[in-house]
Amino acid sequence: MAKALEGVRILDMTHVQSGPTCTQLLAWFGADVIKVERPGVGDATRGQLRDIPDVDSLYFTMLNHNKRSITLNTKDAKGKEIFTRLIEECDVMVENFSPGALDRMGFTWERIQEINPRMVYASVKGFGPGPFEECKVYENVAQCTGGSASTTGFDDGPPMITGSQIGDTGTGLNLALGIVTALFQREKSGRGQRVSCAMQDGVLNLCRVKMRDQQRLGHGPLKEYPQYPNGEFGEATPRAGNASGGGQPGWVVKCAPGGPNDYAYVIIQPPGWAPLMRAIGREDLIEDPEWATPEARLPKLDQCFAIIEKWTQTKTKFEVMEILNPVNVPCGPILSMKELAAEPSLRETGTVVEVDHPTRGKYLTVGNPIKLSDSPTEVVRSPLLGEHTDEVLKSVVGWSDEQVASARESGAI
Ligand code: CAO
Repeated sequence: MAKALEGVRILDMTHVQSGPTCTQLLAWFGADVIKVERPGVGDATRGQLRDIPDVDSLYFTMLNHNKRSITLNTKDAKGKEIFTRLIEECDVMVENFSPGALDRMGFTWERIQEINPRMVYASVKGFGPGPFEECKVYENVAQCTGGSASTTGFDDGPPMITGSQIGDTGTGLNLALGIVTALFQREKSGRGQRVSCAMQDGVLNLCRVKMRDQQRLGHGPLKEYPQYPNGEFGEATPRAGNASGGGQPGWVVKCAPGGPNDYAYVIIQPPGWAPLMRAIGREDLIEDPEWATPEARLPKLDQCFAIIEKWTQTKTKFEVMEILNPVNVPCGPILSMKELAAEPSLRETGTVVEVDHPTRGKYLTVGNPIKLSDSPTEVVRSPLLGEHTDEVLKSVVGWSDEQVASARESGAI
Protein backbone atom coordinates (compact mmCIF):
# COMPACT_ATOMS: atom_id res chain seq x y z
CA MET A 1 0.00 0.00 0.00
CA ALA A 2 1.33 3.48 -0.89
CA LYS A 3 2.35 5.72 1.98
CA ALA A 4 1.16 9.29 2.54
CA LEU A 5 4.58 10.93 2.10
CA GLU A 6 5.95 8.62 -0.57
CA GLY A 7 8.04 10.66 -3.03
CA VAL A 8 9.12 13.17 -0.38
CA ARG A 9 12.87 13.03 0.21
CA ILE A 10 14.28 14.37 3.44
CA LEU A 11 17.85 15.42 4.12
CA ASP A 12 18.06 14.61 7.81
CA MET A 13 20.80 16.51 9.64
CA THR A 14 19.26 15.84 13.04
CA HIS A 15 20.81 14.34 16.14
CA VAL A 16 19.94 13.50 19.75
CA GLN A 17 16.14 13.50 20.19
CA SER A 18 14.07 16.50 19.09
CA GLY A 19 15.02 16.43 15.39
CA PRO A 20 15.17 12.62 15.06
CA THR A 21 11.63 12.18 16.44
CA CYS A 22 10.38 14.54 13.74
CA THR A 23 12.11 12.78 10.86
CA GLN A 24 11.19 9.34 12.25
CA LEU A 25 7.55 10.35 12.12
CA LEU A 26 7.90 11.55 8.53
CA ALA A 27 9.66 8.29 7.64
CA TRP A 28 6.76 6.35 9.18
CA PHE A 29 4.47 8.25 6.85
CA GLY A 30 6.58 7.08 3.90
CA ALA A 31 9.16 9.83 3.32
CA ASP A 32 12.64 8.74 2.22
CA VAL A 33 14.74 10.03 5.13
CA ILE A 34 18.49 10.22 4.52
CA LYS A 35 20.25 10.72 7.83
CA VAL A 36 23.61 12.47 7.45
CA GLU A 37 26.15 11.58 10.13
CA ARG A 38 29.77 12.49 10.75
CA PRO A 39 32.15 9.78 9.40
CA GLY A 40 33.37 7.49 12.16
CA VAL A 41 31.31 9.30 14.81
CA GLY A 42 27.64 9.43 13.90
CA ASP A 43 24.81 10.71 16.02
CA ALA A 44 26.13 10.95 19.60
CA THR A 45 23.17 8.93 20.87
CA ARG A 46 24.48 5.81 19.09
CA GLY A 47 26.91 5.48 21.97
CA GLN A 48 24.91 7.00 24.83
CA LEU A 49 23.32 4.94 27.63
CA ARG A 50 24.49 1.74 25.98
CA ASP A 51 23.06 -1.44 27.51
CA ILE A 52 25.08 -3.77 25.23
CA PRO A 53 28.76 -3.04 24.45
CA ASP A 54 29.54 -1.84 20.89
CA VAL A 55 25.93 -1.96 19.78
CA ASP A 56 23.80 1.06 18.84
CA SER A 57 22.01 2.17 22.00
CA LEU A 58 18.26 1.92 22.48
CA TYR A 59 18.33 5.72 22.67
CA PHE A 60 19.45 5.78 19.02
CA THR A 61 17.53 2.80 17.67
CA MET A 62 14.22 3.98 19.14
CA LEU A 63 14.52 7.41 17.48
CA ASN A 64 15.80 6.52 14.03
CA HIS A 65 13.59 3.84 12.53
CA ASN A 66 12.82 3.71 8.80
CA LYS A 67 15.77 5.97 7.88
CA ARG A 68 18.83 5.50 5.69
CA SER A 69 22.20 6.52 7.11
CA ILE A 70 25.05 8.05 5.17
CA THR A 71 28.33 9.32 6.55
CA LEU A 72 29.43 12.69 5.22
CA ASN A 73 31.85 15.31 6.47
CA THR A 74 30.00 18.48 5.56
CA LYS A 75 33.01 20.62 6.50
CA ASP A 76 35.22 18.96 3.87
CA ALA A 77 35.33 20.36 0.31
CA LYS A 78 34.24 17.12 -1.37
CA GLY A 79 31.72 16.61 1.43
CA LYS A 80 30.22 20.02 0.67
CA GLU A 81 29.97 19.10 -3.00
CA ILE A 82 27.99 15.97 -2.10
CA PHE A 83 25.90 17.91 0.39
CA THR A 84 25.03 20.51 -2.26
CA ARG A 85 23.89 17.74 -4.60
CA LEU A 86 21.75 16.29 -1.79
CA ILE A 87 20.14 19.71 -1.22
CA GLU A 88 19.33 19.79 -4.94
CA GLU A 89 17.72 16.35 -4.79
CA CYS A 90 15.74 16.65 -1.52
CA ASP A 91 12.44 18.32 -0.68
CA VAL A 92 13.07 18.97 2.99
CA MET A 93 16.14 19.56 5.11
CA VAL A 94 15.84 19.15 8.88
CA GLU A 95 18.46 20.07 11.46
CA ASN A 96 18.75 20.67 15.18
CA PHE A 97 22.37 21.70 15.63
CA SER A 98 23.54 24.48 17.90
CA PRO A 99 22.51 27.88 16.60
CA GLY A 100 24.55 28.87 13.55
CA ALA A 101 26.18 25.46 12.93
CA LEU A 102 24.81 25.09 9.38
CA ASP A 103 25.74 28.72 8.61
CA ARG A 104 29.29 28.02 9.78
CA MET A 105 29.44 25.13 7.30
CA GLY A 106 28.53 27.64 4.59
CA PHE A 107 24.91 26.54 4.20
CA THR A 108 22.87 29.59 5.15
CA TRP A 109 19.16 29.76 4.35
CA GLU A 110 19.99 32.13 1.50
CA ARG A 111 22.50 29.65 0.07
CA ILE A 112 20.08 26.75 0.45
CA GLN A 113 17.40 28.69 -1.43
CA GLU A 114 19.89 29.42 -4.22
CA ILE A 115 20.65 25.72 -4.53
CA ASN A 116 17.03 24.60 -4.32
CA PRO A 117 14.23 27.20 -4.15
CA ARG A 118 11.68 24.44 -3.43
CA MET A 119 13.53 23.33 -0.29
CA VAL A 120 11.63 23.34 3.00
CA TYR A 121 14.28 24.02 5.63
CA ALA A 122 13.22 23.07 9.14
CA SER A 123 15.11 23.70 12.37
CA VAL A 124 14.73 23.08 16.08
CA LYS A 125 16.52 25.43 18.44
CA GLY A 126 16.23 25.87 22.18
CA PHE A 127 14.92 29.40 21.91
CA GLY A 128 13.49 31.74 19.33
CA PRO A 129 14.97 35.20 18.71
CA GLY A 130 15.70 36.94 22.01
CA PRO A 131 18.17 36.96 24.88
CA PHE A 132 18.79 33.19 24.89
CA GLU A 133 18.83 32.47 21.16
CA GLU A 134 22.50 31.44 21.08
CA CYS A 135 22.13 28.86 23.89
CA LYS A 136 22.44 25.11 23.55
CA VAL A 137 19.42 23.38 25.00
CA TYR A 138 18.50 19.89 26.16
CA GLU A 139 15.11 18.56 27.24
CA ASN A 140 15.18 19.57 30.88
CA VAL A 141 16.38 23.08 30.11
CA ALA A 142 13.38 23.46 27.82
CA GLN A 143 11.05 22.19 30.54
CA CYS A 144 12.52 24.74 32.95
CA THR A 145 12.38 27.66 30.56
CA GLY A 146 9.01 26.82 29.03
CA GLY A 147 6.96 26.94 32.25
CA SER A 148 6.62 23.23 32.88
CA ALA A 149 9.05 22.90 35.80
CA SER A 150 7.70 25.86 37.74
CA THR A 151 4.20 24.42 37.57
CA THR A 152 5.03 20.74 38.16
CA GLY A 153 5.50 19.14 41.57
CA PHE A 154 4.11 19.86 45.00
CA ASP A 155 3.76 23.29 46.56
CA ASP A 156 6.24 22.58 49.33
CA GLY A 157 8.86 21.04 47.03
CA PRO A 158 11.23 22.27 44.31
CA PRO A 159 10.24 22.67 40.65
CA MET A 160 9.96 19.25 38.96
CA ILE A 161 10.90 17.78 35.61
CA THR A 162 8.26 15.52 34.06
CA GLY A 163 9.11 12.06 32.67
CA SER A 164 7.58 13.03 29.32
CA GLN A 165 9.92 14.42 26.71
CA ILE A 166 7.78 17.42 26.02
CA GLY A 167 10.72 19.62 24.98
CA ASP A 168 12.28 17.13 22.59
CA THR A 169 9.56 14.89 21.22
CA GLY A 170 6.95 17.62 21.74
CA THR A 171 8.95 20.03 19.60
CA GLY A 172 9.69 17.28 17.07
CA LEU A 173 5.93 16.89 16.61
CA ASN A 174 5.54 20.62 16.06
CA LEU A 175 8.32 20.55 13.50
CA ALA A 176 6.75 17.65 11.62
CA LEU A 177 3.47 19.54 11.39
CA GLY A 178 5.33 22.65 10.21
CA ILE A 179 7.06 20.61 7.51
CA VAL A 180 3.96 18.97 6.08
CA THR A 181 2.17 22.33 6.19
CA ALA A 182 5.04 23.96 4.28
CA LEU A 183 4.97 21.11 1.74
CA PHE A 184 1.23 21.65 1.34
CA GLN A 185 1.76 25.37 0.72
CA ARG A 186 4.55 24.55 -1.75
CA GLU A 187 1.98 22.72 -3.86
CA LYS A 188 0.40 26.13 -4.55
CA SER A 189 3.32 28.55 -4.27
CA GLY A 190 6.04 26.38 -5.83
CA ARG A 191 8.41 27.74 -3.16
CA GLY A 192 9.98 26.23 -0.10
CA GLN A 193 10.14 28.07 3.20
CA ARG A 194 11.79 28.06 6.60
CA VAL A 195 10.14 26.21 9.46
CA SER A 196 11.47 27.13 12.89
CA CYS A 197 10.45 25.59 16.19
CA ALA A 198 11.86 26.64 19.54
CA MET A 199 11.75 24.13 22.38
CA GLN A 200 10.79 26.86 24.86
CA ASP A 201 7.77 27.74 22.67
CA GLY A 202 6.83 24.07 22.34
CA VAL A 203 6.84 23.52 26.11
CA LEU A 204 4.95 26.74 26.77
CA ASN A 205 2.35 25.72 24.20
CA LEU A 206 1.82 22.54 26.23
CA CYS A 207 1.57 24.63 29.42
CA ARG A 208 -1.22 26.82 28.06
CA VAL A 209 -3.56 26.16 30.99
CA LYS A 210 -0.89 27.37 33.41
CA MET A 211 -0.72 30.70 31.57
CA ARG A 212 -4.52 30.72 31.85
CA ASP A 213 -4.19 30.26 35.60
CA GLN A 214 -1.57 33.02 35.84
CA GLN A 215 -4.22 35.43 34.59
CA ARG A 216 -7.01 33.95 36.71
CA LEU A 217 -4.78 34.45 39.75
CA GLY A 218 -5.19 38.21 39.31
CA HIS A 219 -8.88 37.76 40.09
CA GLY A 220 -8.62 35.64 43.23
CA PRO A 221 -7.37 32.27 44.45
CA LEU A 222 -7.40 29.24 42.17
CA LYS A 223 -10.05 27.26 43.92
CA GLU A 224 -9.30 23.90 42.31
CA TYR A 225 -5.66 24.03 43.48
CA PRO A 226 -4.71 22.16 46.68
CA GLN A 227 -3.54 25.49 48.18
CA TYR A 228 -7.19 26.53 48.44
CA PRO A 229 -8.55 27.50 50.96
CA ASN A 230 -5.85 27.12 53.63
CA GLY A 231 -2.58 27.63 51.75
CA GLU A 232 -1.05 30.79 50.34
CA PHE A 233 -1.02 31.89 46.72
CA GLY A 234 1.97 33.93 45.55
CA GLU A 235 2.32 36.02 42.42
CA ALA A 236 2.83 33.19 39.94
CA THR A 237 0.86 30.06 39.01
CA PRO A 238 1.85 27.61 41.76
CA ARG A 239 2.61 23.90 41.57
CA ALA A 240 -0.63 21.97 41.85
CA GLY A 241 0.60 18.51 42.83
CA ASN A 242 -1.71 16.00 41.21
CA ALA A 243 -4.71 18.29 40.92
CA SER A 244 -6.52 18.25 37.61
CA GLY A 245 -5.65 21.01 35.16
CA GLY A 246 -9.24 21.18 33.95
CA GLY A 247 -12.51 22.31 35.47
CA GLN A 248 -13.16 19.02 37.28
CA PRO A 249 -11.30 18.08 40.47
CA GLY A 250 -9.07 15.02 40.28
CA TRP A 251 -6.34 13.37 42.34
CA VAL A 252 -4.14 10.31 42.54
CA VAL A 253 -5.38 7.79 45.11
CA LYS A 254 -3.68 4.71 46.53
CA CYS A 255 -4.83 1.23 45.56
CA ALA A 256 -4.14 -2.32 46.74
CA PRO A 257 -1.68 -3.93 47.23
CA GLY A 258 0.24 -0.70 47.82
CA GLY A 259 3.17 -1.03 45.37
CA PRO A 260 4.98 1.98 43.89
CA ASN A 261 2.57 2.21 40.95
CA ASP A 262 -0.57 0.97 42.68
CA TYR A 263 -2.50 4.18 42.25
CA ALA A 264 -5.43 5.40 40.20
CA TYR A 265 -6.44 8.85 39.06
CA VAL A 266 -10.05 9.66 39.89
CA ILE A 267 -12.01 12.67 38.64
CA ILE A 268 -15.15 13.96 40.31
CA GLN A 269 -17.61 15.39 37.81
CA PRO A 270 -20.85 16.73 39.30
CA PRO A 271 -22.98 13.96 37.66
CA GLY A 272 -20.42 11.38 38.81
CA TRP A 273 -20.78 12.16 42.50
CA ALA A 274 -23.82 9.97 43.19
CA PRO A 275 -22.58 6.88 41.28
CA LEU A 276 -19.13 7.30 42.80
CA MET A 277 -20.51 7.45 46.34
CA ARG A 278 -22.74 4.47 45.61
CA ALA A 279 -19.76 2.51 44.25
CA ILE A 280 -17.66 3.16 47.35
CA GLY A 281 -20.53 2.44 49.76
CA ARG A 282 -21.05 6.05 50.92
CA GLU A 283 -24.67 6.60 49.81
CA ASP A 284 -25.01 8.76 52.92
CA LEU A 285 -22.93 11.53 51.25
CA ILE A 286 -25.02 11.72 48.07
CA GLU A 287 -27.56 14.12 49.51
CA ASP A 288 -25.58 15.41 52.49
CA PRO A 289 -25.39 19.24 52.02
CA GLU A 290 -21.82 19.13 53.36
CA TRP A 291 -20.77 17.07 50.31
CA ALA A 292 -23.55 17.04 47.72
CA THR A 293 -22.51 20.02 45.55
CA PRO A 294 -19.23 20.99 43.83
CA GLU A 295 -19.21 24.23 45.89
CA ALA A 296 -19.49 22.29 49.16
CA ARG A 297 -16.70 19.90 48.15
CA LEU A 298 -14.27 22.45 46.72
CA PRO A 299 -12.82 23.75 50.04
CA LYS A 300 -12.22 20.18 51.26
CA LEU A 301 -11.10 18.24 48.22
CA ASP A 302 -8.33 16.66 50.29
CA GLN A 303 -10.94 15.11 52.61
CA CYS A 304 -13.06 14.19 49.65
CA PHE A 305 -10.26 12.20 48.01
CA ALA A 306 -9.33 10.70 51.40
CA ILE A 307 -12.85 9.23 51.56
CA ILE A 308 -12.47 7.82 48.06
CA GLU A 309 -8.98 6.51 48.84
CA LYS A 310 -10.26 4.59 51.85
CA TRP A 311 -12.21 2.52 49.32
CA THR A 312 -9.62 2.39 46.52
CA GLN A 313 -7.05 1.01 48.94
CA THR A 314 -9.19 -2.12 49.20
CA LYS A 315 -9.12 -2.63 45.40
CA THR A 316 -6.44 -2.97 42.76
CA LYS A 317 -6.14 -0.09 40.27
CA PHE A 318 -7.69 -2.33 37.61
CA GLU A 319 -10.64 -3.20 39.86
CA VAL A 320 -11.14 0.51 40.52
CA MET A 321 -11.23 1.07 36.76
CA GLU A 322 -13.62 -1.87 36.23
CA ILE A 323 -16.04 -0.59 38.85
CA LEU A 324 -15.93 3.16 38.16
CA ASN A 325 -15.78 3.21 34.37
CA PRO A 326 -19.20 1.61 33.79
CA VAL A 327 -20.80 4.22 36.05
CA ASN A 328 -19.18 7.06 34.08
CA VAL A 329 -16.66 8.14 36.67
CA PRO A 330 -13.56 9.20 34.71
CA CYS A 331 -10.55 7.37 36.13
CA GLY A 332 -7.37 5.64 35.05
CA PRO A 333 -4.81 3.28 36.54
CA ILE A 334 -1.25 4.57 36.91
CA LEU A 335 0.51 2.23 34.46
CA SER A 336 4.18 1.42 34.84
CA MET A 337 6.50 1.06 31.84
CA LYS A 338 6.59 -2.68 32.61
CA GLU A 339 2.81 -2.87 32.30
CA LEU A 340 2.74 -0.75 29.14
CA ALA A 341 5.41 -2.91 27.52
CA ALA A 342 3.32 -6.02 28.18
CA GLU A 343 -0.08 -4.58 27.23
CA PRO A 344 -1.47 -6.69 24.34
CA SER A 345 -3.77 -3.99 22.96
CA LEU A 346 -0.83 -1.60 22.48
CA ARG A 347 1.01 -4.32 20.56
CA GLU A 348 -2.03 -4.90 18.36
CA THR A 349 -2.36 -1.22 17.42
CA GLY A 350 1.37 -0.84 16.71
CA THR A 351 1.82 1.65 19.53
CA VAL A 352 4.38 -0.72 21.05
CA VAL A 353 6.36 -2.69 18.48
CA GLU A 354 8.99 -5.42 18.65
CA VAL A 355 11.83 -4.79 16.20
CA ASP A 356 14.73 -7.03 15.18
CA HIS A 357 18.15 -5.45 14.81
CA PRO A 358 21.19 -7.14 13.24
CA THR A 359 23.59 -6.45 16.10
CA ARG A 360 21.27 -5.90 19.07
CA GLY A 361 18.61 -8.55 18.42
CA LYS A 362 14.99 -8.00 19.39
CA TYR A 363 13.90 -4.91 21.30
CA LEU A 364 10.72 -2.99 22.00
CA THR A 365 10.02 0.45 20.68
CA VAL A 366 7.21 2.96 20.78
CA GLY A 367 5.55 3.03 17.37
CA ASN A 368 3.67 5.72 15.51
CA PRO A 369 1.01 7.33 17.73
CA ILE A 370 -0.78 8.70 14.65
CA LYS A 371 -2.78 6.11 12.74
CA LEU A 372 -3.70 6.76 9.10
CA SER A 373 -6.17 4.35 7.52
CA ASP A 374 -4.60 4.66 4.04
CA SER A 375 -0.99 4.85 5.14
CA PRO A 376 -0.26 2.20 7.75
CA THR A 377 3.06 2.37 9.56
CA GLU A 378 5.62 -0.42 9.34
CA VAL A 379 8.44 0.09 11.81
CA VAL A 380 11.78 -0.78 10.19
CA ARG A 381 14.95 -1.06 12.29
CA SER A 382 17.31 1.91 12.52
CA PRO A 383 20.28 1.98 10.11
CA LEU A 384 23.84 1.14 11.08
CA LEU A 385 26.25 4.07 10.78
CA GLY A 386 26.79 4.77 7.08
CA GLU A 387 24.90 1.66 6.01
CA HIS A 388 23.45 3.42 2.96
CA THR A 389 26.31 5.73 1.97
CA ASP A 390 27.18 3.99 -1.30
CA GLU A 391 23.55 3.36 -2.21
CA VAL A 392 22.56 7.03 -1.69
CA LEU A 393 25.65 8.45 -3.40
CA LYS A 394 24.98 6.33 -6.45
CA SER A 395 21.18 6.50 -6.69
CA VAL A 396 20.48 10.02 -5.37
CA VAL A 397 23.68 11.97 -6.03
CA GLY A 398 24.36 10.02 -9.26
CA TRP A 399 27.99 9.23 -8.57
CA SER A 400 29.98 6.35 -10.05
CA ASP A 401 31.76 3.64 -8.06
CA GLU A 402 35.05 5.42 -8.77
CA GLN A 403 33.78 8.76 -7.44
CA VAL A 404 32.45 7.08 -4.31
CA ALA A 405 35.77 5.29 -3.79
CA SER A 406 37.72 8.52 -4.18
CA ALA A 407 35.42 10.36 -1.72
CA ARG A 408 35.96 7.54 0.77
CA GLU A 409 39.72 7.72 0.34
CA SER A 410 39.69 11.46 0.97
CA GLY A 411 37.73 11.00 4.23
CA ALA A 412 34.71 12.96 2.99
CA ILE A 413 32.35 10.02 3.58
N1 CAO B 1 30.10 16.84 9.32
C1 CAO B 1 30.89 17.77 9.88
N2 CAO B 1 30.56 18.44 11.01
C2 CAO B 1 29.38 18.11 11.59
C3 CAO B 1 28.51 17.14 11.05
C4 CAO B 1 28.92 16.49 9.85
N3 CAO B 1 28.16 15.57 9.27
N4 CAO B 1 27.43 17.05 11.84
C5 CAO B 1 27.61 17.91 12.86
N5 CAO B 1 28.78 18.57 12.71
C6 CAO B 1 29.36 19.60 13.58
C7 CAO B 1 28.51 20.84 13.65
O1 CAO B 1 28.66 21.62 12.52
C8 CAO B 1 29.11 21.49 14.91
O2 CAO B 1 30.31 22.13 14.56
P1 CAO B 1 30.65 23.68 14.94
O3 CAO B 1 30.50 23.77 16.42
O4 CAO B 1 32.05 23.82 14.48
O5 CAO B 1 29.70 24.55 14.23
C9 CAO B 1 29.48 20.29 15.76
O6 CAO B 1 29.38 19.15 14.90
C10 CAO B 1 28.63 20.05 16.99
O7 CAO B 1 27.27 20.28 16.76
P2 CAO B 1 26.35 20.83 17.95
O8 CAO B 1 26.95 22.10 18.47
O9 CAO B 1 24.97 20.91 17.48
O10 CAO B 1 26.50 19.65 19.02
P3 CAO B 1 26.65 19.72 20.60
O11 CAO B 1 26.81 18.32 21.03
O12 CAO B 1 27.69 20.68 21.03
O13 CAO B 1 25.24 20.31 21.11
C11 CAO B 1 22.86 20.29 21.38
C12 CAO B 1 24.11 19.47 21.16
C13 CAO B 1 21.67 19.35 21.28
C14 CAO B 1 22.89 20.94 22.76
C15 CAO B 1 22.77 21.39 20.29
O14 CAO B 1 22.87 20.78 19.04
C16 CAO B 1 21.50 22.21 20.35
O15 CAO B 1 21.33 23.08 21.21
N6 CAO B 1 20.59 21.97 19.41
C17 CAO B 1 19.36 22.73 19.28
C18 CAO B 1 18.36 22.37 20.34
C19 CAO B 1 18.02 20.89 20.34
O16 CAO B 1 17.61 20.31 19.36
N7 CAO B 1 18.16 20.29 21.49
C20 CAO B 1 17.60 18.97 21.68
C21 CAO B 1 18.58 17.99 21.95
S1 CAO B 1 17.76 16.52 22.47
O17 CAO B 1 17.69 16.69 24.12
